[in-house]
Amino acid sequence: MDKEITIALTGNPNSGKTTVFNNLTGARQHVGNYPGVTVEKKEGKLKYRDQDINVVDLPGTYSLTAYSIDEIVARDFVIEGKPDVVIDIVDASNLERNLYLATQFMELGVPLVIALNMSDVAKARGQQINKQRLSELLGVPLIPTVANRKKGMNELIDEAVKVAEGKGSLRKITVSYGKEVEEEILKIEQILEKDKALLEKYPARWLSVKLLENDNEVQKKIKKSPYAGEILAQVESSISHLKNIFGDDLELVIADRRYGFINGACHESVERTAEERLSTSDNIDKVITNRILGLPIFLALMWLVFKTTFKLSEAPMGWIEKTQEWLGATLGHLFAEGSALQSLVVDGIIGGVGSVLVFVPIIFLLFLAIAVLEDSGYMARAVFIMDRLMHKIGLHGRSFIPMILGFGCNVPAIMATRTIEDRRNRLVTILINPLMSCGARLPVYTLLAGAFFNERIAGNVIFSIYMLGIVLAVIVAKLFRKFLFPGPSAPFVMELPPYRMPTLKGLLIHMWERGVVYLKKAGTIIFAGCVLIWFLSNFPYNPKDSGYERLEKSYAGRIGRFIEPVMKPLGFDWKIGVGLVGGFIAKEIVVGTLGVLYQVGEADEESESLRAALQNDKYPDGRNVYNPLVAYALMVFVLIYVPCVACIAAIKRETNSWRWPLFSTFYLTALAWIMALIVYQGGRLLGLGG
Ligand code: BGO
Repeated sequence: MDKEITIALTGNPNSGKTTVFNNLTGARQHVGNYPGVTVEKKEGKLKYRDQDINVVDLPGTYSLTAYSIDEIVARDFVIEGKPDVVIDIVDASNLERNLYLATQFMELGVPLVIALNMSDVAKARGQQINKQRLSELLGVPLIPTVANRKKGMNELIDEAVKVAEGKGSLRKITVSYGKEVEEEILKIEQILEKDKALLEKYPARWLSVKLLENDNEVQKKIKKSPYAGEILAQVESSISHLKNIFGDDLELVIADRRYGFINGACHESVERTAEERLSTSDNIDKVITNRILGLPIFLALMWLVFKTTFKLSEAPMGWIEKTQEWLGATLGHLFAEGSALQSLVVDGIIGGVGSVLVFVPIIFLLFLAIAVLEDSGYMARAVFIMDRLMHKIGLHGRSFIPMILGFGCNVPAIMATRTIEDRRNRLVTILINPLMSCGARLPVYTLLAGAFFNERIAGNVIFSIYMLGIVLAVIVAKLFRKFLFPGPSAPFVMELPPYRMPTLKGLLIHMWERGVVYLKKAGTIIFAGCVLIWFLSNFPYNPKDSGYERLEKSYAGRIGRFIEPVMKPLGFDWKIGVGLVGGFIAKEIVVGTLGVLYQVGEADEESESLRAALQNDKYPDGRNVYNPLVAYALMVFVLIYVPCVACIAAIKRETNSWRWPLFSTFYLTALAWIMALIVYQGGRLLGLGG
């Protein structure tokens, strides 16, 4: 005969736990005390299909914090008594509140079965629970029961025995506490790993969360560890770091996350058919996540975000440009006129890095706006609203935030894919992200649209490029999901935390964290890239050459000529080729390189002289190099071709392999070439472009 199985029964008070206990064990019960405390311990026996089972009725609790002796007893029994399985009796008519306890058992990593008790009451109240969906989202088997009518008891025991014997097949899922808290959990876990004896008893993640929650009992246990000093020092620094971001109520933030997780899971699996009392958050959600209104509200908000971001950043962008000009002029005087050194400092370094810095206001403001949406709880709803649409392309709602961030800068956007747990979804999201047209590509569009399209339609032309990026991302995602990463994606909960008023400090920290990635890119890769491009376009150096002659003979010029045959079918001449080579370092550099090529000195996207130079550039046979069709094909090419170096580095870091950065470089460049070819040759066939 098999060894006796111990089942621990747990649940909120009044969930029907005693009724289940009595149903299972009948008269075979005895009452004792938990060791050392006056809390009653009820145990009972039963035999189920030749299997001896011992059922322990834990004290009814709402949570597993260390606030009451009942809670401590319950959790100590689960951790130290090591039952083979825990059955959590949940009042289905009060699901969200009751599942709070379940999330904590999930975190403890104990084998768990949930009894959806009071299913009759839930049904009478008009709630329809999609048990299979909820079970998938929580990663825990769910058995509906009506304990006072002894319904579902056999199924419950059946499932519990299965799980106790290790035959349960569901995934291990834990609540995600958000980026900042997760980072601190990881730091504490890394130190806890050193104490192997401790981790044999307690899961590292659970200990870390409890320590962040300031749990006295867990602190006492840690004090006995030989690594206590190191662990507690890290906990202290983590708590102070997190309080700095979230304010004093860190425990509330953690609890909010658990409720957010539950709220999200219930939103996807419970349908309410009757009138119910709703909390404020629920009331707001009724409008915001409404099937019909949700999407228009979301689109209107996004429009507002982009409009205000671009409007507000105009003035600071101007200041940065003025400072850059002033710096170039002032420092330029320190060097001999026309010398290589002067050119390096003024054109290479100040011009190149300045062209990146000018986007700092727009990118920081965009990230600030996104932080407001995230911290207030709206972004979680946006994920929900977009989820249905994202599923159509084989992705999940969570892929959506990285895509929005991509319009600022693809580097922090690719880093933001870390919240996507499903590996295949995450890879696809990373691979399509460069198709979201980042801020750096805008000046190229502005220059070309301004030069070759009249003012009335220039804005629409640029908008069409952004839309093309989105449409291509959708198609590519669908294809990748189908052919490269087939198979359904694992379901998981989209948290719906309650709405909150964001704190200024939290907003600034979140904006800074993403923005600083862009600043680092300007300071390192782009700085080096500008010097490299300057070198390639000025050497071999001959002071007697004019700027144009020098560039033509330079290494960059030779590269441009070398790739000209490939570029010709797209309508591009060798100078455009040189500009595109520069854009590989960073797309911002394309305009600057064209400025050098056309010898207009300080060039930016608003530069009239550069626009005129492009309009008047002719082939030896007198044909114009540019026309609206070439300009549009070039915009399409710039939108799609190789992600910049910083973006490639981010893909390498996030996928931990060279395979994906190489793959995206190749596929994007090939796609860019094909799309530009279609635009240019198609346009010519239609008689466009003159
Ligand atoms: C009384 N459905 C319904 N409708 N009721 C249930 C179910 C169910 O699935 N399961 C349990 N109950 P406990 P805790 C009662 O006692 O097991 C009822 O605290 C009454 N008593 O019958 O005690 C159950 O151990 C007089 O109801 O919960 C019990 O977790 C009138 O839920 C109550 C009506 O169950 C609590 C009910 C004198």
